[in-house]
Amino acid sequence: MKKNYSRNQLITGALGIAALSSAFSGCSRQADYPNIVIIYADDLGYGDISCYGATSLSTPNIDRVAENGLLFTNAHSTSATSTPSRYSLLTGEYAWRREGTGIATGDAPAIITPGRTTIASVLKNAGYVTGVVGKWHLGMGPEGGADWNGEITSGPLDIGFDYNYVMPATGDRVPTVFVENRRVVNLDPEDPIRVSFREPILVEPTGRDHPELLKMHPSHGHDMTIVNGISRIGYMSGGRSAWWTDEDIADVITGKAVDFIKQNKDNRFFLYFATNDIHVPRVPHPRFAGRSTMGPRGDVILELDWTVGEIVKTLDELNLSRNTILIVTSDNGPVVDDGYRDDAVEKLGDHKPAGPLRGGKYSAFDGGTRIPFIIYWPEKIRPGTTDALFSQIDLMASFASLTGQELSSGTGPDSFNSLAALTGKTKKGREWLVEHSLNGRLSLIKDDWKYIEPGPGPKIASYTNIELGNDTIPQLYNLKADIGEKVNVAADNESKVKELSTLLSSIKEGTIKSK
Ligand code: NG6
Ligand code: CA
Repeated sequence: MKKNYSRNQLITGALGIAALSSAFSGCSRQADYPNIVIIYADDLGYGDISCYGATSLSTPNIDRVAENGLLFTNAHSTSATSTPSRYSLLTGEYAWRREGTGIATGDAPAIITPGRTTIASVLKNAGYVTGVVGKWHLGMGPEGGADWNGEITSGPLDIGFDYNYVMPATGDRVPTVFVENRRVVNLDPEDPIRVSFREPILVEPTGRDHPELLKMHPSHGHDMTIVNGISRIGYMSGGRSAWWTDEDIADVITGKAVDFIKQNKDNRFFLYFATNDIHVPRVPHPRFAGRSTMGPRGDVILELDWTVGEIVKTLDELNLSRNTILIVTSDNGPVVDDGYRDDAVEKLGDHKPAGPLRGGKYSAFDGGTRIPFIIYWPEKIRPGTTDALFSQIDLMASFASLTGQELSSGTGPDSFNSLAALTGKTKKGREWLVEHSLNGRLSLIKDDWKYIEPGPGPKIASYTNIELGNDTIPQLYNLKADIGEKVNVAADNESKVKELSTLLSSIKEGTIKSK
């Protein structure tokens, strides 16, 4: 098939080749670059898997990756919710620098502008085939939203991915369909999709009006259009043949991720595989239902573990494991009741989703953003544990460096080349990093200290029962002595508070680049 390349694509392609040949002039080292697979779990907490200390369940596949890889005890997503963490991961820019990067609705237009340099375009430039499978949650389509019934422009394909098979937003938001490249999968043109987050489309029953139709009930919100017996956020009609079945999501997207790897076994590839597990609604496949003692929340952790096992198995079978970087991590911290009555609270038992950390998803405390992070690359990374301070935002600059490229000025402005820490060559990580909570509160971690800026806001999120970390006074914690952020020592360390608040202001203003 003849491809039509735009002028820009041709220029980018030419630059990519120039970058490669200048990095490795005279020898064909291209083949040495590893494949890269990021498994980006959703809402998986620091204490949710056995290699991070969970004892109420066992995650043997993830544990095996950890045993043979490098486990980070001090790695962070940039934000305590999904959209901003994903934005930062892909663009190398803190989401709080940009308006409109909060939790996206299902009809949000593309949040990352077409043509923008991303981790995917950087790797594409280095000769990788790039794919994204699973949860997108970064908006799609131009201003006004995507054309779900036609060609979906302004999507992953426009920011560096060669292939996408994605859920547009989240499991609990409409539209409940998969998008493959530019089209909704299995859409019947006779039954067009309509989506609205503003006004009701009352073609399909809602959870609010028809609770008798529900197999899983909301505890909060989530009472709009019913799909597969579960009411969602947002309204949708039509597109019935395209609706997903929650029980099958893990199988479908794991299958697509495996296919992508198989199809590209002879290429160098980058796969960003963002799982639906363990986000709400937690609806495991029947083979995982009831397998944990913790109800659906535990069951979907086991399903996630299975997913990781399938990816590892595929890499092994294709003989690709040795030279593939596999990362397993999460977009934000854990939540128990996130809006559905799914027994998560009742069956939690002794399990501590955030381990020793305070707070969870949404929170300015470390439970919001300190996440599991395991990297496995048998050829280059020695197994072990590291307490290096690391941020997911650094993957962009680190992978640019890995592939012999320099980010142009203004690209990935908050991404720092942390390749040495990432590959375990040093245990010295970043000097500082910024965390971002639901209501915009920023925290700064530097050395052993964590400073949370003062400001208004509720202390506890009502229904999730999570401590948000808001306070009208400055907070300072010594994370080494007090990982659970129990004792605010700001009053006794005024000069430290001053130092960190000044540094945070400079970072906000952009006068200090990442270090
Ligand atoms: C909240 C939802 C929650 C979840 C979250 C986004 C309600 C009551 N709560 O508004 O269920 O969808 O948004 O989660 O609607 S995230 O992991 O994608 O950021
Ligand atoms: Ca999330």
